[in-house]
Amino acid sequence: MSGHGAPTIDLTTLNPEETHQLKLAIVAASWHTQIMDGLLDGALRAAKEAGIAEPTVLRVPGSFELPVAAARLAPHFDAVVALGVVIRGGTPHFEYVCQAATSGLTEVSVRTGVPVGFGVLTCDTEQQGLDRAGLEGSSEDKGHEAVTAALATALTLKQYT
Ligand code: DLZ
Repeated sequence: MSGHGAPTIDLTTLNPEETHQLKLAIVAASWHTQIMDGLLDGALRAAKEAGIAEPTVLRVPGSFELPVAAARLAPHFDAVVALGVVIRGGTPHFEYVCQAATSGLTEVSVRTGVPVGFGVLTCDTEQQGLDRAGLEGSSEDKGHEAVTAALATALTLKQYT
């Protein structure tokens, strides 16, 4: 899977009247600091572009803890974004953490009806994470993308409440 084919969503043109009123929560893991800092910066930049000055940010230790944090916050927000970085090591741990984060976040989203933006990088190498972290020299900005997707989905779904 690559970033090729991603849609261009400009939050500033979506519906400025409604976008800035959305309540946004960001849950962020803490492993792999440099990459995580880039993801969080990108997420906060996207929120600011949408007119959301101060989203709630909740830090958890690892990506395994993201679903429970998202589950706690989702009922109180219009959109949640989960950020994490999991890098493959020499044991099957990688598969278990990725699977738990992915299925857990999906479950939260579907059960609550609150969109959960998926900003969890699952990488074979640290370089793959750096390339996607929205840092200087990165080719992709997955934190920004995850917030954009979650807010765009929240706006769309608001028509059906
Ligand atoms: C244990 C672990 C390992 C080996 N690797 C990562 C990682 O690359 N990224 C990440 O976000 N978390 C990792 N963790 C921690 C787990 O997500 C979790 O925090 C611990 O297993 C404690 O529940």
